[in-house]
Amino acid sequence: PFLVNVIRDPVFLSGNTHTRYIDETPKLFEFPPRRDRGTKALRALADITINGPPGSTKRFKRPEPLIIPKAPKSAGKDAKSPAFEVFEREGAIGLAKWMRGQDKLLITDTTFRDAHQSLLATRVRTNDLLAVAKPSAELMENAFSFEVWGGATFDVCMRFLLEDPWQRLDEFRASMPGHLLQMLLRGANGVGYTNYPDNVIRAFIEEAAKGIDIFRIFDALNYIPNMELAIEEVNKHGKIAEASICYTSDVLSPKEDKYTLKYYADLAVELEKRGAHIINIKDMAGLLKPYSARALIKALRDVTELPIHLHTHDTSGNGVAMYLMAAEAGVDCVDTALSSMAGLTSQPSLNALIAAMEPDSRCPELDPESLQDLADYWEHLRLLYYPFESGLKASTADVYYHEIPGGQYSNLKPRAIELGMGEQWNLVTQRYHEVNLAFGNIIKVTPTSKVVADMAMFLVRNDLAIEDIFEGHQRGETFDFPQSVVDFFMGNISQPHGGFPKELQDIVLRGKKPLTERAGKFIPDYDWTAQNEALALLLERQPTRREAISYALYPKVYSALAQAIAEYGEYRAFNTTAYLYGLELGEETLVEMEDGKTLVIKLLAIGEASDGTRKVYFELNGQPREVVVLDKA
Ligand code: 3PY
Ligand code: ZN
Repeated sequence: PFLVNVIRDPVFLSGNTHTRYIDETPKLFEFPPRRDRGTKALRALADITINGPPGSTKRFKRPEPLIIPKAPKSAGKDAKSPAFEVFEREGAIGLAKWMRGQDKLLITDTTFRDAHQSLLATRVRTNDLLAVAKPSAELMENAFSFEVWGGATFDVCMRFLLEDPWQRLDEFRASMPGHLLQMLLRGANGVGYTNYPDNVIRAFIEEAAKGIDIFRIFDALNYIPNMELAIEEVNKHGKIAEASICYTSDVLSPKEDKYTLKYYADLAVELEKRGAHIINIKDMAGLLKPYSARALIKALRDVTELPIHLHTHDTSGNGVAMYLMAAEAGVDCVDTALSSMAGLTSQPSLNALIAAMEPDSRCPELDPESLQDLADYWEHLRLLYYPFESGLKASTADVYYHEIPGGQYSNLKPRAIELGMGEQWNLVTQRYHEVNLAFGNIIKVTPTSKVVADMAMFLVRNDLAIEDIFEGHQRGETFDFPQSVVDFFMGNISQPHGGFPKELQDIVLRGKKPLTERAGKFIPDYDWTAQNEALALLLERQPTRREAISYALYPKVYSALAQAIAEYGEYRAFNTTAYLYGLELGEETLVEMEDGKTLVIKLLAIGEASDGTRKVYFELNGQPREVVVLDKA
């Protein structure tokens, strides 16, 4: 039942009421029966113990030995970075001038976002990030920025961790008040996988700007019309617009005639005109080779006064070498991760870079011992999250061939295995390469990387090569292409440099007329009023602005999250061992509730499976309790 009481009544909440309204409206003080948080927690723990963590289809064995990671102690001081001070004093333009004017190589730490997105499928929980946020701010006081939000974290927070991503942002802001916090924004796709109405992107940026200082904005195909609105909105809120140029192919390859130095330089000039403060080279697949980096950085510095920020993934193992060459060529800032979360599909190791640059005058001013202390925490944390490792054990120069972005690789491989294509992994990567060429050699990053992967998996699943599509079409066959592929060729995602390959586009679209401008231009504004009504029914109260935005971006995921919380309570209250592995027989766990109360829960016994369910017996604060859960095995 939907009660309209003081916490839900729109008139009361508007604040435009006099005391008589309260006297005359008794329903304001009708409350639903108090929800039993204990029962919810027991049901969640029983479910995890029997079926595995949320979002997983199976249980995992606890790592042995089980090591609970300990963050270095915070000294309790208010760390403030030089970059943050400049930004406070002089704003975004002043910061950009300072970056370019000073001589040290600046460092963005990506451990809190891209590193675990790339190595652990984005699954690290807010509690585990926050435990080391303040110590990181202190021990890395001179860091330029910390990337803490955006990319896949928003989605994964809600979908799998059953957490509120906004709360994560607030807590980072509170723990790192003297540092620049950075996020990755997928241009017109926000933190999602599809173009959103303009007013949703604006609302999202306005809210995010309450915690984020630097917005790294990209479009998957470097299509500037898809980035303009975000750059403008970030400027409007006095924040730093870091506009990305996604990097692909190899600028120094003699065969390269599409993604040339001139192509990238022209983009930098255009982005500067649109209001960017920093130019980012986003090498999401780690394709930028050391000598190519030197040439590219020089070319960009020649055409723009803006600072250059370089992002890469270390899939090939050439990452540190590449950064050294870029540093020699004058790059202003690079992205790295702490050593235990670096390398492979993640960013290059900060610890290794510092060691390599020690004799150089540009060496970042960060203390190697402190970095090691932080890396130790992450090393242990990573062991705890082993179920989400991608399985990639060594660097692979094969990335120069298949060009799969780091963040995608760690997802795609397990997905291929899950779909029974594990043994055909090499074929999947080969098809990925061929699909890319057939699509006109496009830039591959979320969401275009998913389009290429969907098509590659479609081919492998149906035992087809790309030529079979053309040949089949000649014979009059039709194909049930993945929806993402249809969307791509419709122009619903973005417009590729050099246009779409016409023949394949016609085959996929079967006569439908594709867009030739930015898709957002044709998407009607989001109706906040109507949608908030729907959301209020779901939540049984008025949504906050942030909840409304989460729902606008991910209606289904957000609805499922709201339902999960209604049924199981706050998953954040569990420690990570309990959250990932459930309880062992006889084990006791403390569940800290948001209001400071603690539940003491002990697992006593697990009943036999009957009719697909099991009884699970607990003690809750000393009282025996039992719950019934579905056994999904
Ligand atoms: C993302 O969009 O999440 C990425 O990290 C792209 O590289
Ligand atoms: Zn990345």
